[in-house]
Amino acid sequence: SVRPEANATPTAKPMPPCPEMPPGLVGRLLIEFSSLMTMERVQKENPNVTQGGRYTPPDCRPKQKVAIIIPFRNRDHHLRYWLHYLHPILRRQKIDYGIYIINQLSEDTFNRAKLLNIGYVEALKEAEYDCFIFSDVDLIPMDDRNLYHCYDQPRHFAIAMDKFGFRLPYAGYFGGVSGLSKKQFLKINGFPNEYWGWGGEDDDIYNRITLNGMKVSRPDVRIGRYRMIKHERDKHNEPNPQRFNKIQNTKNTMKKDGISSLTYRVVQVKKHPLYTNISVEIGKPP
Ligand code: UDH
Ligand code: NGS
Repeated sequence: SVRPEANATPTAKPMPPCPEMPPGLVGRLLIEFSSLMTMERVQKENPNVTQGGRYTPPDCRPKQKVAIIIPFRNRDHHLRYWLHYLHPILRRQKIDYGIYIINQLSEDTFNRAKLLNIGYVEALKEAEYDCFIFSDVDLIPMDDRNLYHCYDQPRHFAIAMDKFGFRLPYAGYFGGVSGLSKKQFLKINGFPNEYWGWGGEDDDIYNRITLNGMKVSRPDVRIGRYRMIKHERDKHNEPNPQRFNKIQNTKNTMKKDGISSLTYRVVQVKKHPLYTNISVEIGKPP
């Protein structure tokens, strides 16, 4: 016989909350960049990722919704490796996530932190994210116990990179891969928009965090290990000679320069099978 509620709106399956340390994690990983990587291969490896690079664990309820933001220009080769390694790791970690590539159009000077601010705003137009992880495209975690979600304090993930001998290069280093909750991000007025070219923007973000009474949280040094894909310096991302002065002034600049002053133009949003590509015009240095 037909139960009376058979035609009613299906109620959500009673699912357990996702575990703090998912049992399917494998720990230390072998990461290499010599095998041939095509997007077709990476797509075949990740059939459960949905259009635009979204994924939700099928068997548990995640506490957070995580947007992963990647500043980008002309690094397709790195992106294929990043997607190849990260999608399976994030799946094992039981993360509810979306991948956003923020692609700087035009040949003008690169601006990493401004692209990250744009990623924050654009990701929130797509879903109610409560955690934002900002990752360089060339950094791959070597241990899946380095969980890509947000913490009580702003998180620095990439603390032990191969190029630094698997140690923190200096106590205030906040580069490479970091993560802030929405609340933490807004508390520091987001990231600076005025660092054009290479260097210093991550130090400015570190200053914003400490000046606002927060402290950086980090994984164990044995777990926060990363491999960086080796590359030459990109064109139009020369070291910024103003960076040393600018990081002395964070206390004064952070109130006006940040998410509150962000301007840009979205030219295209394109959903690929494994990521969302947002191409933007961000202007150039004054
Ligand atoms: N990025 C791009 N395209 C660019 C510049 C930067 O996508 O043209 C992004 C990318 O996500 C990259 C991140 O910004 O991982 C950080 O930039 P970076 O990789 O240039 O910074 P990094 O400190 O390298 O890793 C600086 C140049 C090192 C030269 C070493 C020569 N042996
Ligand atoms: C510092 C830079 C940071 C940079 C870090 C690591 O000196 O932006 O080196 O650089 N700060 C300034 O220049 C003020 S790395 O060795 O990865 O090229 O992230």
